[in-house]
Amino acid sequence: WLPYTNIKYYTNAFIVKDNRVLLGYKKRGFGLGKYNGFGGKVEPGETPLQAAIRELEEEAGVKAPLEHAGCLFFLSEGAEWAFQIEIYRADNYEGIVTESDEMRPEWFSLPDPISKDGPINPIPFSKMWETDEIWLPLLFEKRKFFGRADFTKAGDVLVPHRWWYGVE
Ligand code: 6OG
Repeated sequence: WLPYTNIKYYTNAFIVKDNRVLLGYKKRGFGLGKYNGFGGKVEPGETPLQAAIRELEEEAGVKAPLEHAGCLFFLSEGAEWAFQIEIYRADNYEGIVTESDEMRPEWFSLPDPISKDGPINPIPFSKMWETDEIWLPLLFEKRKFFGRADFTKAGDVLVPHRWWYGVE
């Protein structure tokens, strides 16, 4: 599975506002039934930032001044391609959050270190991609991160082997 011959570039964008984060419930295609940020493939001729802004608008109906937050790199056993996902965040947005054919947007509370009871609508990590729990906290803290995960095939389940770091 090494070396890979191709990289497919994707984007993923999160709006973090008033101690909440906007996630989308994926209604179709890759990642069906999971919650994630908004994003998709970088098209030919686009920069990742342009793609991230376009995908956020297509999937959630809003425009946001996205800032680069980090980068994820995934390799999969037996695959000739690797995935590179550029991750973005914004503190603000314009427009009205709107459900699309692909995503049903929903706000979730950020982890609250002060409250004993925990937040009212906590981030549904069990219904997200396995590695999100590692780097989403870094995104909230505005610490840049880079993560790599190598997926091996175990039956139909993909098992991540991962090492990550946050950059100050
Ligand atoms: P479409 O094919 O629907 O775009 N994506 C991942 N996101 C996270 N958080 N973890 C992963 O780990 C992911 N793999 C793919 C990138 C697919 C969307 O799914 C994201 C895109 O935003 C495996 O256009």
